[in-house]
Amino acid sequence: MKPAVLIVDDDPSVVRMLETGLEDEYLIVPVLESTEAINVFSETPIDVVVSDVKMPGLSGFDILRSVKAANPLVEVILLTGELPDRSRPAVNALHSGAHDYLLKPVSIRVLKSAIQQALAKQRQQLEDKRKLQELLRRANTDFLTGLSNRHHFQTQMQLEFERSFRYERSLSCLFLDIDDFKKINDAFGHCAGDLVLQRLGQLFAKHLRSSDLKCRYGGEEFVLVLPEADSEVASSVAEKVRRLIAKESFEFADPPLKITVSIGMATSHRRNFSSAEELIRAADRALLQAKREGRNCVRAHQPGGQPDEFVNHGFQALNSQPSTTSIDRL
Ligand code: GH3
Ligand code: MG
Ligand code: MG
Repeated sequence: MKPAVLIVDDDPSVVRMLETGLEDEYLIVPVLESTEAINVFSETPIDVVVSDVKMPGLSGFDILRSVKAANPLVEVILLTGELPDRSRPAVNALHSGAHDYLLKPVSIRVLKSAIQQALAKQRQQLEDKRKLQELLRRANTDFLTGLSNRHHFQTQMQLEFERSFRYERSLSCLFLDIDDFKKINDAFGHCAGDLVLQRLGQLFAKHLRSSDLKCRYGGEEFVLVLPEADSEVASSVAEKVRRLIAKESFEFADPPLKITVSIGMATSHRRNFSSAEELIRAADRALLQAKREGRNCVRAHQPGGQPDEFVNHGFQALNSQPSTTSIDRL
């Protein structure tokens, strides 16, 4: 597809001349009324703007400012009649962010070259932006699971906590740890362990809300943060997650391996926690309790007391499935 060039000039003969000279290579969008140019720009995809400087209504500089404010990647080339001091307006134009400043009468060859350079600059900027976004994504993501890494999570969590604290909204934190994960690595190798971690990442991405924070906190530990979830909602989400994971089968083992997780949860409500770290620590303590009480269960942090016994399914149900491998038999 041809790149789109918006031409703004109050002189119809100039617009016609430019249109004729450029239309073989570019899709030309001609505008004679400077005040109309901004509307046209916002409604039509434009790659480069070529604008006269002196026009009734808006000047080329006004158009330059509006275009850059709307999309800094679109390059603007300003055209003007010859002036006594050639250098000053050119310097002003370039300082204001114009790609180029050409004196009229402009040769089509020179203008084409300026447009080509503007498009090349734009492509390079787009590529740089894409690379930067990719770098940022990588810096924030756990490479194995695709979830937030701990560093990024801490920033996200801080914002969520501050928001919930200020508006006194509920915020729940689930701390999840795979049971006996070391045995999986030992029995089936590190790659099999990695597969398990990846599957959990996929499962969280699929079954939790996009507004929930999902983080690989460390080795085989995950933290899930549920904004607006009170302890009741969080309990049901934790239990849903625990069950979903228990249902997964891992085909690298024969018969397929079943795994379980332990989950500790804590809910920030009416400012009962004064920091995000405190909330996470409380969920972590509840997780310890879940481990102590036999694994494969959810325990809730109890303010000022022991974690509440919420669910305890133990290993019995798991062991009663003879067609699968359970970790505690490894
Ligand atoms: P528990 O039920 O008490 O949590 O026991 P566990 O075996 O799950 O816990 P432990 O802390 O003893 O072992 C965690 C294991 O997780 C040991 C470590 O090698 C493994 N691990 C940590 N990170 C990774 C990883 O990125 N990939 C794999 N495959 N294993 C990992
Ligand atoms: Mg573990
Ligand atoms: Mg652990």
